[in-house]
Amino acid sequence: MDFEKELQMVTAATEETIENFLPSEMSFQKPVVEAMNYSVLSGGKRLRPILMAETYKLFAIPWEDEKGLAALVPQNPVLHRFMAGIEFIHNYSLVHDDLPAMDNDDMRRGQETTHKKFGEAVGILAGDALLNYAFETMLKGFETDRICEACMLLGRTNEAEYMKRVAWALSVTAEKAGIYGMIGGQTADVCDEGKDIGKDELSFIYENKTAALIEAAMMDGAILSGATEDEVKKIGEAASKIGNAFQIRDDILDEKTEKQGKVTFVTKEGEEKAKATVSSLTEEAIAILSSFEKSNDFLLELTYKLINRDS
Ligand code: GRG
Repeated sequence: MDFEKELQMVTAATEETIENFLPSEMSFQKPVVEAMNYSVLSGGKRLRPILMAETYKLFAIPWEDEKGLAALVPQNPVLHRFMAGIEFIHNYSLVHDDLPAMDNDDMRRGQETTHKKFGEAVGILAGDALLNYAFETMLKGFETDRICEACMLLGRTNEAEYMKRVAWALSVTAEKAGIYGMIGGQTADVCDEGKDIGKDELSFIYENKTAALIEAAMMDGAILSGATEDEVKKIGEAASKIGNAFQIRDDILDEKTEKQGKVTFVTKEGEEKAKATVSSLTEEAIAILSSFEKSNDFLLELTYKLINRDS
C-alpha cells in the first residue's frame, strides 16, 4: 500500500483509539473536561501513539498477523490505554507551553489555544488534569481482564510477568515525562531563555524536552509487546535519535519563519551542520530499527518522513 494512504488510515485508527478514552463532560467539573477534550481533539499528528503501536508491531507476533489480517492498531487493550495516555501527556505539555507564563501563544494547530478559549485558570487546570488523567487511564491497564486479553493476544501465558511489564512501562513513562525528562528539559529551556547557552545545555534541552517523550512512547510499545531488556534499550536509543533529529528539524523549519532571539542548533552550528546532523541521526535510528528479527517497513518510512518533513 502507498505510505501516505497507510499513514492516513493508521492516524484515523489511532485517533479513534484515543477518543475512546476521553472523559465525559458532566457535572461541576464540566469546564475542565471540555477544555481537556478541546485540546486533545484539536488535530495533531498523533505521532507518539503511532510510534508506540508501530514499535509494538515490530516485536509482537499478533494473532491478526498470523491470520494475515494485520491490524492498523494492534488489538491490545493495555496498549490502547498507553497510546491514549502518552497523547494526553503530550497535549498537557502543549497546553501548559502555550500559557502566558511560558510561550504565551494564542494559536495552536490552526485554532485558539486552550487558555485563550477557556481562560487561563481553566487552561492551567486542563493541563494538570490531562497529566493526571493520563496516569489514571494507563493504571487501569492493570485490571485482570485486560491483562488476560493482552496475554491471550500475544500468545503469552504468564500473566504475572505481563503485569510487571505494565509497571515497567508506567515507570518509564513517569520518568521520561518528569524532572529527568520533559519537565527537566522545559525547565532549562524556560529558565535560561535569552542566555547564550552552551552546546551541552542545548543537547540537554533537546534530549529532555523533546526526545524523552518519544523515547517513552517507543519503549512502552516494545515493553508491552514482550521485547527483551536489551531490545527495549536499543529502542530507547533509536527513539532518542528520532527525537533529537525531530527537534533539530523543527529548528530548521522555524529558522525559515525567522523566529528571533532563541539559541537553537541552527543558530549555534549553522543550517548545513543542522541538516547533516538530522541525516546522520535518521540513518542511525533506521539502522537500529532494522536490526531486529522482525521488520516494520511502515515504521522505517514513518521515521524517515517525520524527520524530513517540510511543515
Ligand atoms: C510544559 C512541561 C512542559 C513541557 C512543554 C512540548 C513542549 C514541552 C514544548 C512545546 C514546544 C516545542 C517546540 C517542543 C518540541 C517538541 C515538539 C516539536 C512538539 C510538537 O509536537 P508535534 O509536532 O505536535 O508532535 P502535534 O501538534 O502534531 O501533536
